Amino acid sequence: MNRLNLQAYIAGVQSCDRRTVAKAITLVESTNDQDRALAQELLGSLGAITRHKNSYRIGVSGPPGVGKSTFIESLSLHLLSLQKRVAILAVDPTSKRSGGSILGDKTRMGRLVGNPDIFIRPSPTGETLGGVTRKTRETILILEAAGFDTILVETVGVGQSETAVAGMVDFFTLLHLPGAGDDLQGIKRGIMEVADVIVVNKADGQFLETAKQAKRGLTAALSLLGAADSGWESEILLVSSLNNNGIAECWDCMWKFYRMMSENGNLQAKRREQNVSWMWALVTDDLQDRFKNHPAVQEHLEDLKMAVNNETVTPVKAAAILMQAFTKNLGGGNK
Ligand SMILES: Nc1nc2c(ncn2[C@@H]2O[C@H](COP(=O)(O)OP(=O)(O)O)[C@@H](O)[C@H]2O)c(=O)[nH]1
Ligand SMILES: [Mg+2]
Repeated sequence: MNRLNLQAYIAGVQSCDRRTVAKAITLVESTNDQDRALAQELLGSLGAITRHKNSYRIGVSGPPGVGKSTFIESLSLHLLSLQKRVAILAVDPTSKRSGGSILGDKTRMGRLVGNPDIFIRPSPTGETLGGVTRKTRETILILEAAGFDTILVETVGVGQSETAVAGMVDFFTLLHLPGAGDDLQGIKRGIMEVADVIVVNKADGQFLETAKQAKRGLTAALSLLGAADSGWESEILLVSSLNNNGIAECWDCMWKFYRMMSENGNLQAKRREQNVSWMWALVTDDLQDRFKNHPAVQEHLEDLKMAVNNETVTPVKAAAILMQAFTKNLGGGNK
């Protein structure tokens, strides 16, 4: 890749030169060892980890077609009217196509394209969830260093991506389709628990009545969960992203959360906790890579997998053999 020098990255990001910001993100997305080293230097120099306390990181999740991109577009237009500077990212580990699914959204988010106070970045492609989320955190830090104060992270509500995103944002928005009152359409309980707001989207036209029913059903379900430890009580809102109805109210709710959690210190505490989890995630990923690539482990791995499969070796025994092979050779052989 066409790499700049550190000073050029720093200057370009700090002055929010869009081309350099994009290049800096490409740098943090790279898996090349030299790029990784430079990316770490860049993040360190930007003071990115510690300095950007005034940003607001918001996750937007929900099933495909619920209206996440439309919601983000409407919300962003509202934020622009409040003089916010907005960055939009996508986390979509399922997207293998070039440019990721948000590229289609880039045209959908047509009213935002070209605005200097908006930055849209598609999901890195062909990545595992771990890879995407690691890069997303670092991308957020670059964008905050470039002066974007509101970061919107769109993620498809499939697999584990939504919990991963919930772990890297201040506020988590769950979008819900209007549906029958007490049918929660298989919303996972765990996701309801991390949602700071549930937006029943498409509350317009023929969907309005069912949207109201959905709200009643969700309210009942939510009341069983009670308030979170932080003291925040999740809200349920009716929104039409298409008609911009309820968008301002939704932002008011998000802003109320931000003020409350900043004032009582819970926002800072949450970010500190997220940083510790982030550290562990990095260590776990790295260890797993090293383990799997270790020659002594590789030597035994296929045979042991087969043996466990044939039930000739117990999983416990197989794991012990692998761990022993790994630790015995830790001094040498390791890359
Ligand atoms: N009626 C109605 N349609 C909507 C609304 N929001 C999104 N849509 C439509 O739902 C479809 C999927 O929207 P999109 O934002 O791409 O969903 P995503 O897959 O969750 O990002 C599009 O055809 C949108 O025009 C809404 O508030 N009301
Ligand atoms: Mg979308």
